[in-house]
Amino acid sequence: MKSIIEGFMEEVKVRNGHETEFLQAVQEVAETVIPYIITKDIYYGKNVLLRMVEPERAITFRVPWIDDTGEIRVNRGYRIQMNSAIGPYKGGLRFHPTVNMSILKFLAFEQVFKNSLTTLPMGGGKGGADFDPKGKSDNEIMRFCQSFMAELYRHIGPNTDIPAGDIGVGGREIGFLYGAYKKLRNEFTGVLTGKGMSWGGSLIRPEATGYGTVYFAESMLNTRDDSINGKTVLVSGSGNVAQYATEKATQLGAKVVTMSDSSGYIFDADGIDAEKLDFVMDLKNIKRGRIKEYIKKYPSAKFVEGKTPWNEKCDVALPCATQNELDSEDAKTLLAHGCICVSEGANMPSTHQAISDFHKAKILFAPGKASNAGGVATSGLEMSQNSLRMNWTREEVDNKLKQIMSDIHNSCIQYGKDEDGYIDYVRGANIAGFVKVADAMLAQGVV
Ligand code: NDP
Ligand code: 2IT
Repeated sequence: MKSIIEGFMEEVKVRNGHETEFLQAVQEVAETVIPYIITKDIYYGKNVLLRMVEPERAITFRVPWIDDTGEIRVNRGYRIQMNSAIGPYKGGLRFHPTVNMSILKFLAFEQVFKNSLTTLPMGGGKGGADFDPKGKSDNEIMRFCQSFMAELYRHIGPNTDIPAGDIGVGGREIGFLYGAYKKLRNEFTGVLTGKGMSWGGSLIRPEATGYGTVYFAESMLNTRDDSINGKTVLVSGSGNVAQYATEKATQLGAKVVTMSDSSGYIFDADGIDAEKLDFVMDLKNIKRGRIKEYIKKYPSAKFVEGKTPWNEKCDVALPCATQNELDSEDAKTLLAHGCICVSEGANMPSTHQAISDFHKAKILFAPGKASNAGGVATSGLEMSQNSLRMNWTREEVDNKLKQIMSDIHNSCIQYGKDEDGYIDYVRGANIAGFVKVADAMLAQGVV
């Protein structure tokens, strides 16, 4: 078995040798899906996984724009259209200086499996640019978004590819991107999700990723007759996902004691309650400040510079910032401090070795492609509302989100339950995600 997986990875490395994040994501899938494939005649020998690791299309393009001083700047834009077997390409746009082909291919690959798990008809894609929104004026952001869309609009559409937000792309950027698309196409369609409420957005979409991550943690804890109520929780990040994970965990009776950004983390032993979270939301979303400003407002909290939150004691950890933010050393510290549950809000925040540490300790561990799927699932619900030309209530969307998260949890159990009863959510999510896409690919022939 080991040699079959190694042989497969060798072949993937020939074409993608320098793309470390992409190889990491593929390795995790290969280790769990190949042992399944070789037991199934319908998949065996069809090179389905090998076809899945090659994007259907990968576009890169020049994004020139003019900054506020009049200087001409150039960034690189991307859209990876990974797999459209079960629906149009769907996935976010990331604006961050670290964006490159490897990062976007890993995200697009994860997205294929995640979207399959949501039960909705969405293929997988991802895009973005190596543009740093930090310190840019609103006008600079607008000009960048307009230039980005001046090329992207040819490749997307409500039945072709429907982008949304990710790191560095929130409501403001989606607005500028949507305005540019509408002007270029002269069409008011559901081509992007995460739109504003007065122009086709869905209630609960901003909250959905964070809420879903906590709903998934709750489902995992329920399998051990436990719940998040009364638990101490570590959250990393302080952006969209982190904010709403904090909100929902607090609403369900947990105490969230940390949030972070790339400069460090804040620790508040009394918990980041609703009022404190309002302050964080205003600080991050409106004032676009840094998390360390929290301690000016709440001096009993501490700020730890240059560190992630994983040294603090907790019952539950919710990594909601970025890839590879939690390594094996962090995992061992969390375990030593009694952590019993990790639900990933970010994409691939735990390293391969950290996941293996969690599995060895038999704690509850959910990979992002299962636990953060609430965001794209609610994007799918936004698309449905756009097609119906209707708006559902907050309660309707939240109930559908809860149902989808529960269905994903059940799929993970279906394919991930070990003989001793332990649920390997990584294997469960990978196989469940694979089966639906593979079946569609086989039905559609070699295309
Ligand atoms: P935001 O841009 O709103 O927030 C990102 C947060 O993560 C910020 O606090 C940011 O800090 C921190 N961060 C980003 N890059 C790094 C880094 N290299 N090192 C340390 N901290 C970092 O993004 P989101 O909240 O939307 O996304 C967070 C994660 O969730 C990502 O992995 C994304 O792919 C994933 N995700 C997002 C979904 C969504 O609907 N938005 C859906 C599913 C997954 P700083 O400001 O200092 O950069
Ligand atoms: O990683 C993700 O699932 C997202 N950034 C959300 C994608 C979407 O299309 O809503």
